[in-house]
Amino acid sequence: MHPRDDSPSADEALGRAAGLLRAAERVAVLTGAGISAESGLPTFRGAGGLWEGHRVEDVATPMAFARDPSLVWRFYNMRRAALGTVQPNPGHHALVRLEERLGEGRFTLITQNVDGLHRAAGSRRVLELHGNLRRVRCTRCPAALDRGLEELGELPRCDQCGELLRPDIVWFHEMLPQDVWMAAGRAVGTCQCLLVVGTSANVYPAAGLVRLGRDYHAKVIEVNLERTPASDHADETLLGPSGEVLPRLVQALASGGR
Ligand code: BJW
Repeated sequence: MHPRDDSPSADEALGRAAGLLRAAERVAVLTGAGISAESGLPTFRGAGGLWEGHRVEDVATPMAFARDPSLVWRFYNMRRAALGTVQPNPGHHALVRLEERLGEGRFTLITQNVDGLHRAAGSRRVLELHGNLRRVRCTRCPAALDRGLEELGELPRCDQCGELLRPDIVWFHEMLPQDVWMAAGRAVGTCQCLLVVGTSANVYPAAGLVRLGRDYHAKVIEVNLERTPASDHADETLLGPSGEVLPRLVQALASGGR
């Protein structure tokens, strides 16, 4: 259990963070697995995290897929099935309210998550850096499509060319989709406030966005259960579950006017 920090200094930090958001013309948000933890999806590196049951090197690399595609598909089919049992939580919904408040052109949500919960909550401007569990693509031809939560079986094949399909996920040793990555860099490089939520800030190049924001003079607010490497670049670190901290932050922003 990670109790919420209810100290007066935590309230002051929340107020200061709301002030940073209020002063920003543009806001970018970078989220990680922690924001979906309160929806019931395990994080990657926490206790009970996916990597404890499955070594990521065994499942989330192109080499693993070449070696044993059935194992990799079993892992992703399990993750796809889990999506059918979860809903966005108050942290996701708070980010929807933040986007609504700022309006078009002033807000970009960059996520490392592949669970689609930001869009399910109603966020509109979402950049998915690491792909999406619902999508598949062919290992040979350009076919790529959203298969929702359909049961795919252990070795699903492409309707177009008959070759093996793979999850449309960015695995280790793979490049991020270039257009999405460029858009994320632009959003971070032009925002005045970067909100970093529920990421261990360990996996690159996504983690490098925090430093990029800092270098381009954005104020950085971090929301996490614990300090991370991003904390060194943060103007405010709000410790606590994002499903509680984010609604309070957005509420504080709203009650401060503008
Ligand atoms: C809460 C909370 C609550 C919990 N409220 N907070 C050595 C070998 C191989 C590669 C590398 C290497 N060294 C460096 C690399 C590069 C590699 C990398 O960065 N590795 C690091 C681990 C060192 N990166 C890559 O390979 C990337 N590509 C690349 O670099 O291309 C160039 C290249 C080309 C050719 C050759 C080599 C390089 C691609 C990275 C893709 C990452 N993909 C994954 C897996 C996807 C598969 C899947 O989902 O099945 O994406 S990795 C995994 O980590 C996933 C996540 O998106 C990503 C980030 O994790 P995240 O979101 O931060 O989660 P956690 O669990 O780490 O943290 C959760 C946080 O939440 C914690 O801080 C908690 O405290 C907090 N929390 N509950 C608030 N309620």
